[in-house]
Amino acid sequence: MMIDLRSDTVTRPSEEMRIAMSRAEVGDDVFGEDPNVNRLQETMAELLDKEASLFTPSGVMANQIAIRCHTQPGDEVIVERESHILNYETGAPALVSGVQLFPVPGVRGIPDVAAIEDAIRQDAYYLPRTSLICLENTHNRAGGTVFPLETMKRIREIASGKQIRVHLDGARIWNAWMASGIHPRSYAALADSISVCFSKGLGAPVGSLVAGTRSFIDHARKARKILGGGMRQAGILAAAALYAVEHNIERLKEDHANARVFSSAVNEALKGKILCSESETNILILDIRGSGRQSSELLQILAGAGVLLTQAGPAALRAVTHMDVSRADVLEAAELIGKALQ
Ligand code: TLP
Repeated sequence: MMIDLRSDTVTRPSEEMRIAMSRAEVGDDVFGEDPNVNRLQETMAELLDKEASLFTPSGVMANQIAIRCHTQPGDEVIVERESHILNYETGAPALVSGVQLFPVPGVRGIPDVAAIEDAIRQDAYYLPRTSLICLENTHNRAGGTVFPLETMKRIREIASGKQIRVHLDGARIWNAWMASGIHPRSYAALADSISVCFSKGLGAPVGSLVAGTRSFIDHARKARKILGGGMRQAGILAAAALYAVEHNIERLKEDHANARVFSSAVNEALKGKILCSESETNILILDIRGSGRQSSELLQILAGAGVLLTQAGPAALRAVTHMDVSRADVLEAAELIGKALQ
């Protein structure tokens, strides 16, 4: 049996979720007639305190729709250097929206506010127009860090003064909520749009969503169709997402506790060889420089020992806790890692 800590995306729908899916009443969502998709979109607009929202097949699509709707080709979008949009979305902003990304440095995924201010272009005919700033909460590559609300407020103020929009990649906003106690609507209030995922820690098989003003969502619906993301009887998936939101948010605290347990167990077992980060949420970064091995090699050794992790760079691995791994599993994983690298 493998202990799969590659991502919280690997979770499988529970029996109860499958029952909710199998009973879902459906309609054709391209005609706007799927009752569960409509219910999900209304529920989420209310939860995030936005005028409207739109169900999408993936988090990447939700982010890319937002970028497309907030920009014109030739514009520039400010992102933090380690952001998902810059690193893991296959260069989509250039392809889908014809924009270029301007990466700014950050600490633990939180962009330097002064660097954002410096990155905003002056108004000149030979310069690109800065039209959007994208932020990420929690931050994936930084190890599940929660975005401080105060920093977000400052960025929002700077952006508003220059007619620049703000998009929040809130794929794991649920984890941020459970770790900080700050409701997603407080983060959403500081952004023109927010994307959220149901298919990560919340355990739904498929599905994300983007929320914003009604006119933004009208525009987003068209962008989703352009990208081939108009789904038909998507209520089966929306029912899973609704189930996930109703039942699986509070339990994320268990994943966070398991991440802390895993981290100290790994650090205890592998003093110096591997240094596991402390996470506020469910993503851990393992610094493997002390092991004298490359991450690809180490991944293979660990897979052989029964633990699956992912690469987070040439000298770093990533472990993610989620609802399909228990406290006992993470302790066993730490022990197996310890033995494999003795
Ligand atoms: N992240 C995946 C991989 O792409 C790395 C993972 O396993 O963590 N925003 C953030 C912050 C994400 O972490 C992800 C997925 C997405 C967007 C994209 O979501 P999907 O995979 O649904 O397109």
